[in-house]
Amino acid sequence: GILVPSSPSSATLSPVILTQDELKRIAAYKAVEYVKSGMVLGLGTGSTAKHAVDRIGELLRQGKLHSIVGIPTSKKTHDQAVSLGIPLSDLDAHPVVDLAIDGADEVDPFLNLVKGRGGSLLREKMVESSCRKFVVIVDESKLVKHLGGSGLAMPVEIVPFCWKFTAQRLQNLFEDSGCVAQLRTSVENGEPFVTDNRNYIVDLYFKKDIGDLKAASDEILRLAGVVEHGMFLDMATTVIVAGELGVTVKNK
Ligand code: ABF
Repeated sequence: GILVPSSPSSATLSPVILTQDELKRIAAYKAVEYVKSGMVLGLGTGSTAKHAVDRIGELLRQGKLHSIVGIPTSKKTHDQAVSLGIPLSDLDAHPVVDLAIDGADEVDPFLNLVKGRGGSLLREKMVESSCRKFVVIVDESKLVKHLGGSGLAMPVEIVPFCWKFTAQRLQNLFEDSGCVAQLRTSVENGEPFVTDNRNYIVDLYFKKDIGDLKAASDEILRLAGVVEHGMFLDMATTVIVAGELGVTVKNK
């Protein structure tokens, strides 16, 4: 584990097992070191990004940051930022974002990502494909060899109109990879999960490697009814990984 003083007054170091949430916070605080006064900032969504937004709010309050403007990637982050007094704007007013900080569900060795298990992939992709620097923050559990190979969901945002038809077409696209397409439902009432943009999400589960990611991305986007998918290819400029042995910064 990471060595920390066992008590504030103690000079001896003892190993401490950090919780996953503490690792997320460590990665988030490290990313906020890239934030400078005057920047237009993309504010991510999820339990890791939440720590970064909290930290930005704290630095503003302490007067250590000023003149920043945040562009939230979800209604939830919007509300969090408002509660922290972070000045907000949007891509209409600020089409170029200096720096975006956000979490991810999977990170491969080339810094390609799966995002969207939290349901905010469309706004995240709009903001994060418009930024100069995109810093991704994760704990080490998110590192994978191949995207979609962990048996976890690869989310696709689709329009609600004839969603079964679109889900079936998505599943057919990846028949060879043993793909199963499942409409995401809300745990509270079993109704379809509705995104901030009033769309649905279909989660794709693969039994086998999906192969060429760029080809998969193009094929998904070519389907009418698809709005966006959760593969973020060649977008991250930096990935900060917090693990039990410390923090690693991977640059593109
Ligand atoms: C967002 O939050 C999403 O794109 C991703 O699905 C999720 C990661 O959440 P967490 O940080 O809570 O694991 O970034």
